[in-house]
Amino acid sequence: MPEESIQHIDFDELNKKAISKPLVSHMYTADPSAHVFNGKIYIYPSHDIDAGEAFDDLGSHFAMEDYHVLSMDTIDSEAVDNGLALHVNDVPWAEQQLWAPDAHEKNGTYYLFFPAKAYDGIFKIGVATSSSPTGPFKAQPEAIKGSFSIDPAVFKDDDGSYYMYFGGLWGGQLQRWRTGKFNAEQPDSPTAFLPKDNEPALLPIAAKMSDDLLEFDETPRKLEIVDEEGNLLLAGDNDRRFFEAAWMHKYNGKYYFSYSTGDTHFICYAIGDNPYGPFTYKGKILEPVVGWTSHHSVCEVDGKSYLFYHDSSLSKGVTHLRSVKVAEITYKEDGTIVPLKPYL
Ligand code: FUB
Repeated sequence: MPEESIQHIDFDELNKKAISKPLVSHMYTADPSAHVFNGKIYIYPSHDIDAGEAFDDLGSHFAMEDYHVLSMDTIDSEAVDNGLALHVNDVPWAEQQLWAPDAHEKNGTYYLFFPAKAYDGIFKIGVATSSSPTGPFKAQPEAIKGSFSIDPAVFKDDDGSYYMYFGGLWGGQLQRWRTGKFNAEQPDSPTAFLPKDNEPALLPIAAKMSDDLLEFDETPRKLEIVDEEGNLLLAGDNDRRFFEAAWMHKYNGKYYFSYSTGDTHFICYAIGDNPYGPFTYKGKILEPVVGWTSHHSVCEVDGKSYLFYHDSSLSKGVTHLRSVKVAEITYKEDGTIVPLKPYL
């Protein structure tokens, strides 16, 4: 929901109409990446704070410093905050802005994947490991070689391969990587270096992970998102083109790539036949929530599918103070997802 329309909202009324409540209310959490490990639900969110930074379209006010992992015994139980899992001060290469993370498990080790701005002002993606799904996590000394931009999501395929999906426009800097190298030219504006409206939209990025999950096993590649005619979505197709918040899940043998459209505030998805696509745009999963950003994950728990998402209703519309929520999603027979309205 765009910022300018929030000031007219009666939040008491809105919260009565919300399809779900914040999973925790003692702190602000966002960008939830949910997984089931050993039968228990773990949620890896951003930990929102008000660091006093001025609002801008590069997201400087999203000045998060650490991560806490939430866990739930069942989908209906109380979410537990497991305390500090990783702080930016303990990440040698990172200076600031711990944005949307994800996690995965391999051979009893848990891997936290996270974006942060390095000391040169460029977003990179790092890894930290732990013997526990809730941490504390120990960061690798360097970011992943060849990583850039934001919002890593790591997907394990049925053959045991792991892939990272990432990328984000504006403050996420993806538009500065169009040539494969970081473009450090001025102006430092969120919309400089974007394609024109009638050109193909910027594409999300994927890379297969190395066996130890600490590096990429290949040069990151672009994922094509096309319309029903097989044409790449255009940069001016703001209601459908990729902006940030990549997620991958599988349903009935198909690969569902979902993402946020950013400035139009939808969570959308596109379906493909393999982890690299191409992916054909299929529709929306979530209508706009309160707050500028929308970010999600899809996780199967006990045979049902759930959308973990966030909104800014608890903070009465403060866009960088968000709360993680969960709601069930359903599929139609043709494999399309029934879109959710966050407020009835
Ligand atoms: O939480 C900071 C940023 O906001 C995330 O990285 C984006 O996906 C958006 O949710």
